[in-house]
Amino acid sequence: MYMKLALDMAAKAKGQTGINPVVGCVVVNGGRIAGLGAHLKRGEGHAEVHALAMAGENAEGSTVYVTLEPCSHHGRTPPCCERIIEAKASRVVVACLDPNPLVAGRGVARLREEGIAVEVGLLGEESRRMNEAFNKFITKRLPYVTMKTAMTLDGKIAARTGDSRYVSGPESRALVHTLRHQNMAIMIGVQTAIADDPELTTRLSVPALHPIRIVVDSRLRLSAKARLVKDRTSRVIVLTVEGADTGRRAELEAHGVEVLNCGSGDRVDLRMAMHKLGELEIASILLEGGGVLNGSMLEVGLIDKIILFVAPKLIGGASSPEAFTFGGFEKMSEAIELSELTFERIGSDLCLTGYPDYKHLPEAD
Ligand code: AOF
Ligand code: ZN
Repeated sequence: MYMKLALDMAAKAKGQTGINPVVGCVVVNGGRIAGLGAHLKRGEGHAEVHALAMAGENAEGSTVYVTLEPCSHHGRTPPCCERIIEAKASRVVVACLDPNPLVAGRGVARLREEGIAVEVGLLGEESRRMNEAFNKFITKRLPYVTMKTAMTLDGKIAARTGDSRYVSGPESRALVHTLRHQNMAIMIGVQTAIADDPELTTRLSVPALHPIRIVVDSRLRLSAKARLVKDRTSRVIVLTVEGADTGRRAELEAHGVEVLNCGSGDRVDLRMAMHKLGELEIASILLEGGGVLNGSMLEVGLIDKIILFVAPKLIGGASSPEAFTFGGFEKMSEAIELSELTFERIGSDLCLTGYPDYKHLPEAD
């Protein structure tokens, strides 16, 4: 019950902690909740610090429930372990260890050294899942990519004419804005930017955060008049190649767009792009296609998670844009399979979520 409460608080902060994990903490003493807190913003207090401050003197002899191993290192804030020791808590229940190489078990060891009873693993899977982006970024310095698309039952994302308004229903479309709030950046291909002229901002009925907008554009075809360029809500990053037109580059830069070179070939080197975005501390990306970019990202094993909104419609058309456009494999046994598939009904659509398994691809990361 207490760990669940800590997880619920952490879940609500998803999207607002930048490259930091979401963490919740509940301090319980004598059968009462004495303090609770969550990590809300990078650079500000960790969950334990807020919860212990609320508990005050009641932290002495308490049990601290925390969704992530208390940190043992000096980051932008001091170590939570020392704070827990100073507060004289007698027991700490941790959902999962912190994969940050600076912590990774040291937090638990430090608490035990001081005679504090520590248990690890309660609702650990729930906590890990909540921080899947953090878990990847902190160990690999690469963004966690969640691909989302809305498609018909026959796998199409638009009609033969290109008309795509709308594939999925209003409930699914609202959920997409929650996903935008929860990711640090959103990425599309230039073809989609030209066809749909989207703004790529977060539009929810409550105040929310807007993702950085990333456009993959090898030939710099993005217009400076595009709505996402004109709209200054958040940064715009264009990924291109070294040989791209210098005049086009200068024009986009004059409009506040950051242009990044990703390779010397004809097309953006997507692996290099992920490394560069990681260096810019972009820990999570929502990939919103279209089909060509989705296919290219999938082919090289760069998609970590797939969320498909499947609308109960059939649109047909051999040339209608599809959710994933790529060369494809020769045998069904080579197919990329999704593991841990879950499904949910959203309005009249079906929402499928899974994790692509790239075991047949050569050295995917
Ligand atoms: C905790 N409780 O609530 C969080 C933790 O720069 P800092 O000081 O904010 O440290 C960031 C690191 O601390 C982060 O990478 C992760 O390892 C851990 N986050 N730890 O005990 C919290 N947010
Ligand atoms: Zn901490």
